[in-house]
Amino acid sequence: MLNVAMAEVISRLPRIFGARSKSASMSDFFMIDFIDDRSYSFNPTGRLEFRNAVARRVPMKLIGTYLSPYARRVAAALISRGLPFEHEAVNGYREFEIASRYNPVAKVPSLVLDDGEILIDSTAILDYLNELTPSAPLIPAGSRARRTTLKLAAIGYGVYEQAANLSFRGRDVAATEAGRWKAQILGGLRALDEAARDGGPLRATPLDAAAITAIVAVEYLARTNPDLETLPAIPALAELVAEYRDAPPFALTRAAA
Ligand SMILES: N[C@@H](CCC(=O)N[C@@H](CS)C(=O)NCC(=O)O)C(=O)O
Repeated sequence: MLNVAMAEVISRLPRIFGARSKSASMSDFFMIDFIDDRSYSFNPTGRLEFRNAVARRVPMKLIGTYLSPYARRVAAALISRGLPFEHEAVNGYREFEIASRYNPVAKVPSLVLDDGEILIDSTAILDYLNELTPSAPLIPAGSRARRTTLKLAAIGYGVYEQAANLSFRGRDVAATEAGRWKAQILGGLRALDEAARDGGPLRATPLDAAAITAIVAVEYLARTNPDLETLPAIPALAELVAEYRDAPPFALTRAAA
């Protein structure tokens, strides 16, 4: 329960810890865990004193089950760049009420930042994470490289969309519609496969946003549309996926079958 005294303590936290601007790094914001409600007091000079209280850093919180490729690619990016985060595995389709607490259109992922700001949409979130990791960018800074990464990431994103359509609605639509989705998936995978050949942009290390998106796309497709055997058509991409199968960004975010 937040009583009045506690609210006052919280209102003073910026002064206690020295609040910095929003662009400050993650370690600039802290949460105080109060062990009991007598754990703080103000001394005669107005300075706050803590007893039985622990200050800890609040990591970012990712909202969204890893069944969602959009949420999973964000989680994989966070892990790949060593950014600590908490995870709330909300299912955007089944948990409308919870998802809508973070995103007015009730989709996952959302990312709650350490100062309480909430980001939505995996593309926008990846863009923000890219700002946090200038020495290992998720989206390269150079204009041409940046365009390539964004294009390949958009292709991977398109594969997510049509894989989801095919798996959720493939049996309910006309065969021509389902056939179009399959062709879009295959077209996207072929383009990614070309980019995954030796020396191709998806081979850059550390993996960028496009490569992370592509690996998640292949695994998502295999899980949601197991009948669609695409791997023989995309040998370079299949090799990239196999190479990173046990790497933490993917091993730690793989949803149970
Ligand atoms: N553009 C969004 C798409 C997110 C999205 O479609 N998420 C799905 C889960 S895979 C969702 O929450 N859907 C709930 C709904 O559409 O009702 C992003 O990139 O984050």
